[in-house]
Amino acid sequence: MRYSEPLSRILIISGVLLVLAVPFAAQAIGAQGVIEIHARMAESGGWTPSTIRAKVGVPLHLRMTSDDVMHSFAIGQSDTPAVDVLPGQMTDVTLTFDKPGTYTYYCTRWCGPNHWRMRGTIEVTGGDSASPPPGTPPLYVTLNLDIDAAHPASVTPVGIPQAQRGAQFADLLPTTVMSLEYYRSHSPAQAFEDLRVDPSLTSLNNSDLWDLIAYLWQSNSTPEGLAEGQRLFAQNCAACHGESGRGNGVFSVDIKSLAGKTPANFSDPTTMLGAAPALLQGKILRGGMGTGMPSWGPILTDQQTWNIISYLYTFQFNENTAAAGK
Ligand code: HEC
Ligand SMILES: [Cu+2]
Repeated sequence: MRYSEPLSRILIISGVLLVLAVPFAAQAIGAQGVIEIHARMAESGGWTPSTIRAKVGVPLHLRMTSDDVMHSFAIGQSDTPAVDVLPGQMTDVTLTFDKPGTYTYYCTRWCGPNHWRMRGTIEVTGGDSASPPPGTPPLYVTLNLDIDAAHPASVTPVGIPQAQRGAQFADLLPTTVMSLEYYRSHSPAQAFEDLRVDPSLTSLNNSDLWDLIAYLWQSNSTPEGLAEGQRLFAQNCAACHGESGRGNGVFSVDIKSLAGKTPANFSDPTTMLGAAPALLQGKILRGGMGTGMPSWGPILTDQQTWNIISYLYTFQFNENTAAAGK
């Protein structure tokens, strides 16, 4: 037994209640009603079973083990921590859902280039509402963006724009660009074009203006949001896109041979500064359709997606992040 005392934690986040218990504690539950789940690398079948049914408010007992390497079990669109699934060991997890819907569970350990295909669904029915209320469509849909079109920036800076330096010009910013809507629907290059012709900013040279745009982008994020974005990027994206965002993660070569496309390079100003947050949102939610870019819609919450997007821009605008790996 790995734990000397029973470990039990309760987390209630976005409708999922996750109780972790050590194997002997699970004996109290009894073998009855426990669903055994086997994890294998995607090439060998992924999760078995890959569809599970549950009822709102009724605890769902899962007993998990791996048939090959170490995997990890997590539920999408929730902040619940992942649970390791080890070969030769049983891990018990009890989930209670308080809302109906289709939940995606997935592996968070990078077991191979097809790792992200290790996904399954939990269909949760019952509860008060017959069907979950329809959500609002994501911004990229509302804006009717063609997320497959090339989006080169019409203009790029000479060096790395510096938000800290840009802060000194903050008072000059016209209020029209200071809303979350503006930020999410415009690329930094579009913001540059808009601000370059603004009469209140004629005193700034191009380099000053880029610093101001870096500041504007930073002011639409928070340190906590950026920290979460960084954590989620390291967990879900870096294996392909690279820690430094340069498209050179450990699986980038495999992805190229599997899907014919290399992961995007977020340190490239031409593509990144030509992309609005809403466009990046579309790519992330929907995925690359046939390229190796996974669809993250079922996995990430809305806020997590925006936080990752804020973090992606730091490969352009933050001296430390942008310089990493250069
Ligand atoms: C399995 C490899 C893989 C993983 C994991 C992955 N990506 Fe990608 N990503 C790609 C590939 C390949 C492309 C290029 C596809 C294309 O251009 O259609 C891409 C493209 C993108 C783009 C489009 C960039 C642009 O300028 O159009 C964004 C944004 C992106 N990825 C974000 C993410 C984020 C955020 C994550 C993690 C939550 C992630 N990716 C995880 C492989 C991956
Ligand atoms: Cu895995």
